[in-house]
Amino acid sequence: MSSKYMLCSFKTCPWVQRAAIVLRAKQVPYDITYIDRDKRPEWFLKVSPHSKVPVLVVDGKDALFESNAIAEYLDETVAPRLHPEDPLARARNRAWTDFVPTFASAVSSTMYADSDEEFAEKAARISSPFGKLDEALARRGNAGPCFNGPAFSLVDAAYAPFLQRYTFMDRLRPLGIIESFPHLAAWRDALLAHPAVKASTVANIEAVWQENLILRKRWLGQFVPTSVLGASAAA
Ligand SMILES: N[C@@H](CCC(=O)N[C@@H](CS)C(=O)NCC(=O)O)C(=O)O
Repeated sequence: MSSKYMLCSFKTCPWVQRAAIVLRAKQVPYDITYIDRDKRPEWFLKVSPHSKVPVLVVDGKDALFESNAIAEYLDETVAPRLHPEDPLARARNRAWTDFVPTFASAVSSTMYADSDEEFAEKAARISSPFGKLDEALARRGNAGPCFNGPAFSLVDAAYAPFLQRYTFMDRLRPLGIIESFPHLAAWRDALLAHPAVKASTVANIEAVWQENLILRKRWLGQFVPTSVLGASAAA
């Protein structure tokens, strides 16, 4: 008998999106519950030791936290396996997945900069993690379009939300960074076009993400067209 899954999220969380991508790639139905960042419910605080999303509730009784643990649990329990079968390849995939927080932090700290100067300073730090990934992709020994070749894997699910956030930011305030990294750019294009990634968020995610910049009073929010206000309510 298949389990029932409920993902607990804030509206634009990339870490929740990572878990949602895994569920979509496995074609597993799930419910999503959005909680208020400023008024986190008691039941959530009891099961999320760091008060963070995602939380995955399995069959209404077991709660898991941390997106990597959730992704690995789903991969161990629900077919098809997304990690590569070969142990060496799997270890390399896990090693690159361990780099996601560094990669994500370079993108997110730029996104949430408070001034023009901070934005430029943080953006200048993106090239280092982008360059490392580009080199890994160049040396991976396959032609893509995913990290391991044609098959979509957990490592793809882990990076896709942050490559998408970079892309949203780049459209708002062109950064001109990814253009120097052709392997990463091609991987980004393939991931953002993948059905599991496209189905992992609300349909108007870019507008909701933009509105969030305004609501959170971020410097980048000044470049968002006012027409997006209300996007979150419509999502
Ligand atoms: N390492 C965690 C990171 C999760 C995370 O940072 N989630 C953010 C939302 S996108 C969060 O809940 N932050 C706590 C807060 O905003 O107070 C994971 O991979 O699940």
